[in-house]
Amino acid sequence: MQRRATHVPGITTLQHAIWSVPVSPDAAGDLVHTLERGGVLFFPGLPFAIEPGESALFSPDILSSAKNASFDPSTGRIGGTTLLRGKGAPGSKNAEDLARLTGLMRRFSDCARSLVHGLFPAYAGAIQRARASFRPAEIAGRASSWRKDDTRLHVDSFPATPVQGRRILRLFTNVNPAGKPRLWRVGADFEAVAGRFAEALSMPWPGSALLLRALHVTKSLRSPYDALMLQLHDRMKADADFQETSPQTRVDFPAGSTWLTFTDEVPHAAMAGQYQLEQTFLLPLSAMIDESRSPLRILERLKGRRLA
Ligand SMILES: O=C(O)CCC(=O)C(=O)O
Ligand SMILES: [Fe+2]
Repeated sequence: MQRRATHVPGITTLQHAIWSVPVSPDAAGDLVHTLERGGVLFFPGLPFAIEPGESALFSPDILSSAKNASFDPSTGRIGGTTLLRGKGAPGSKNAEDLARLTGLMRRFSDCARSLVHGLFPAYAGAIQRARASFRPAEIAGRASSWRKDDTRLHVDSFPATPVQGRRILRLFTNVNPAGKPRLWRVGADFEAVAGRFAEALSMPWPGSALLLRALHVTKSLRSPYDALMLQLHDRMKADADFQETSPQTRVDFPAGSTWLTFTDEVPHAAMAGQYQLEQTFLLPLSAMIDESRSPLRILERLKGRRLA
């Protein structure tokens, strides 16, 4: 596999054109090192093939929620789409399109898994495949609350599904049929960002994790780590000075390209673009080559206590 650095700091470009190539042990060692240092691995020539018949799915009208349709690879279940309406009527247009969307998402999710397993053999056996999503809405100009506004730089943290310290690795493919790029801003250095906001992050009160789970706000216990990461996500988005003046680079991800990064660590914002597929993976800390670089360990050092 060829490898070369681009001019964009933090972005490593890889000329990898298929989803299922195992890499040599040397190259794999480099890749995992780059990833764990907060790099973005960018595959400009790794498209996801859309099949004839699937183009009907390429419309924001299929969304029942604001942002994306979701797919759970462990159950095969789809969510967030209007196609679920009337699915009980076999042979209906919705039932057919739902089957098409399920097929597309399953294919993509399997491709993503195969790439991640090939690139990171060190994580094999430990990395968990979580949900995938399809994002057919245009981002630029989309209305949302500041907290949900992904055009603001942030690190990812999930309010309803705590990770308890596990890493969030996400893979994205721009599937825009008209060739439009997805425009991101990528920020720098988690340690510096966390340091900037650390003092303002407060420990959750005892008992809050049990209460949130009892109220079904969370699906499992929200660890102090999850509570602090949610606050960090919000503080970053709410701080206009941070948004404007913190170190950041604009990156255009062309249609037909794929990229992946630890989104719990790498500040990012999606500014414009339409039609994207995304697959989330969760990685237990013990599978990292160097877990001292994880957001959990960095926050623990900054706060002087265990958080998960
Ligand atoms: O849709 C994108 O390109 C990324 C949005 C984002 O930041 C997120 O889903 O966490
Ligand atoms: Fe994000």
